[in-house]
Amino acid sequence: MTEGKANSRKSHHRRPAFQMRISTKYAPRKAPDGQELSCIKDTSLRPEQMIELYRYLKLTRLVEERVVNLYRQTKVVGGVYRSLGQEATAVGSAYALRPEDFITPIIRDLGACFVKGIRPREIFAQYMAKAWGPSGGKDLNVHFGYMDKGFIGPISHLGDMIPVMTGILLGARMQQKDIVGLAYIGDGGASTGAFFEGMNFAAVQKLPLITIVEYNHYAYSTPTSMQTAIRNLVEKAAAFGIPGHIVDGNDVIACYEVTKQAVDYARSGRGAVLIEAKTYRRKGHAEHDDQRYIPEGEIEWWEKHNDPVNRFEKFLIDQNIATTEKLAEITADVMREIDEDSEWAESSPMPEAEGAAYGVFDNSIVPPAFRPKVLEN
Ligand SMILES: Cc1ncc(C[n+]2csc(CCOP(=O)(O)OP(=O)(O)O)c2C)c(N)n1
Ligand SMILES: [Mg+2]
Repeated sequence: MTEGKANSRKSHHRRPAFQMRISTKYAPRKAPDGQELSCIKDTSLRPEQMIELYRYLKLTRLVEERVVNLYRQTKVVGGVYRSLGQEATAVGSAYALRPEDFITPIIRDLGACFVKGIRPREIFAQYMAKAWGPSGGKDLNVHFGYMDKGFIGPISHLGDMIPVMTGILLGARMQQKDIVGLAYIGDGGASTGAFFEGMNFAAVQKLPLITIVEYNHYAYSTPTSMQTAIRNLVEKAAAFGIPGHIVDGNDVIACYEVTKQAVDYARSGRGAVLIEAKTYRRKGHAEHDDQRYIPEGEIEWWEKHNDPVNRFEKFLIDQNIATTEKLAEITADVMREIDEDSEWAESSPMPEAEGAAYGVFDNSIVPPAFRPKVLEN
C-alpha cells in the first residue's frame, strides 16, 4: 500500500459518522419588542414577481373565505380545510418551480395549487361536488390532479405522498425528463412510516425531491410536542444523509428563496432536500373544529404579530415596491375573479348519478358479475 493511500484511509476514519447539514439562514427571527415582522430583504425576485406573489397570497386567503361562506350556506359537500396563517409557505415555495415540475399538495397548500395554474372556479366547483368541477363530483376539496400541470391529487393517508412523489421522480429519471418534485407534508404526517421510506429511497437514489414539512404546531388537536420528541423536524434530514433548512414559513420571500436554493441543488443532480417551514395553523383542522384545545390568546397572538399577508404588505410598502392603493387594486381584482368564478361554479349542475360508475375504476376489467346494468349500455 502506498503512503498516500494509507493517509487517505486515515483521514477517512477521522470524519464524523454523519454531518448535520442543516441551515438556519432562512429561520424565523424574533422581532425586537414593538417592531412588526416583515420579510427578508436579500432576494433575487423582481418587483413584478413580488406583486404576483402578493396576488397569490390574497387569492388563497380570499378563496378560502368564500369557500367558508358557501359552507355556511350548506352549499359545500364535506369539510372545509383552511391554510389561514400558512399561505406564505405554499405560495412562496411553489413559486420557485418551473411549470414542468411537480407538486403534491395537501390540505394546507391551496396557494401552491394556484401557483400551478389551478383556477378558483375549479376549487369552488370541487368543494360543492359539482359536475363542472375537476373530479365531476367524485371527490372533494383538493382531491384532484392534473398531470399536465404537474399537480398530483393528494391521497388522504398521511405520509403516502412522499413515496408517490419519489416514484414520479424515479419514473421521470428513467424517461430522462428534467423535473423536480416538491412534496408537502404536515408535522403529524412526518411521523409516519411512509414518510421515512419515501425520504430514504429518494435520498439514496439522489432523486430531485424537495420535501417541505409544515410545522404548524398541531396535527388535528395534538400539539407537535406530544407527537415527536425532536424540537426541529428538519433534524430528520440527518437520518437520510441529506441537507436540511429551517425557514420562516410566514415570510413568503424566505420561503421562495430557500426553495429556490433547494430546487437548484436537486436539479443539478445532488439529490433530495428537507425544508422545515415554521408556521401556525390559525383555524382548526377543519371548519367543524372549535379549537377548544388551543391555549387562550395563542391564535390572537399569531394573527396580530405574525400574519404572512400583513408581513408581506409591510415589506412591499416599506421597500417602495407597491403603494397601499396598488395593493387595494390587486385585492379588488382578486375579488372580481372570485365573484365571477363562484357564480360560475354555483351555476354548474350536480353530476348525473350514472357518472359514478365511470372514471373510478378501469371499467373494461370490471368482472361481469359486478358490472351494473348501466355499464353495459
Ligand atoms: C395515516 C393517517 N393517519 C391518520 C389520518 C387522519 N388525519 C388526517 S389529517 C390529520 C392531522 C394531520 O396533521 P399534520 O400532518 O400536522 O397536518 P396539518 O393538518 O397540520 O396540516 C390526521 C391525523 C390520516 N389521514 N392518515
Ligand atoms: Mg400540523
